[in-house]
Amino acid sequence: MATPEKEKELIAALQDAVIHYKVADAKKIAEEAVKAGADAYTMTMEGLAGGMETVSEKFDNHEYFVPETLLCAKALYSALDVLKPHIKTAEGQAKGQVVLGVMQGDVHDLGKNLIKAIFESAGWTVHDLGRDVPIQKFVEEQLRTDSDIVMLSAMMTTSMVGMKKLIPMIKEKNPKVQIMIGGAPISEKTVEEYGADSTADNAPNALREAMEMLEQLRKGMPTG
Ligand code: B12
Repeated sequence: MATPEKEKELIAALQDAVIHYKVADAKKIAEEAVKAGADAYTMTMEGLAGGMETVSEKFDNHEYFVPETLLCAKALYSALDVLKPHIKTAEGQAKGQVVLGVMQGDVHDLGKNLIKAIFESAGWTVHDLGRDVPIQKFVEEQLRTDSDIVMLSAMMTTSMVGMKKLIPMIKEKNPKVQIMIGGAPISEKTVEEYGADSTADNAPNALREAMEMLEQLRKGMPTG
């Protein structure tokens, strides 16, 4: 077990490695964190996702452009690869199946991949369709896998609109399926407008929400 001081130090080092796109360092710090017995979940959410928050600000302020941001993503992934097998969340709770993917036209998959890591570590089966996914694929994958929940991610206002067409297509084939949508441009208003069932602003909240949905589904009760 790492001391709280050590965890704080490792979180700051991971954030720094992501923000300053130190790809090799990010991996090394993640390995050090695992060796020190630091909590991999905290390292991922506070260190990696926390660092990415600063990157987002830099991108939004035109301090960083696409090349720097891509390197930051590379640093995040190199550390996530090391931490992922050590993430432990919500053991013993309900575990379901989800179809997960990023909407057509959108290549932003960092958020989607964090969701995948958190859900898999909680014992869920994730059918990951990747990014830039044609809408028909979501419908087909839900039917093929009989998944409880479909999770749609969009980071751009131009890609989120595809959800409006897709959600009724999924519900028509299987009205019981729950649909969760998320990503920067998504709000509660979007959920209502598009006929989805819920949203969440980050991966841990998405898992909490999915567990509640699953519980309701298994009780045979309507959610939302
Ligand atoms: C990283 C990034 C990139 C990287 C993506 C790398 C990758 N592999 O993902 C690169 C450099 C490739 C990129 C490219 C582009 N980008 Co960009 N990018 C970003 C940036 C800076 C950060 C996004 C991010 O990764 N955040 C960190 C992750 C961890 O957070 P997250 O994605 O929000 O995910 C969390 C939650 O949202 C939630 N969540 C996410 N999905 C889901 C799904 C469900 C179901 C649920 C419940 C929750 C949930 O949980 C996640 C984890 O906690 C944002 C800025 C911003 N403010 O968001 C712009 C941003 C999204 N990009 C933008 C743009 C415009 C582009 C480009 C067009 C730029 C260009 N000139 O080429 C291209 C588009 C390419 C394309 N066709 O998709 C705009 C979109 C604007 C808009 N109105 O739509 C933004 C908002 C920047 C801006 N302010 O202009 N980008």
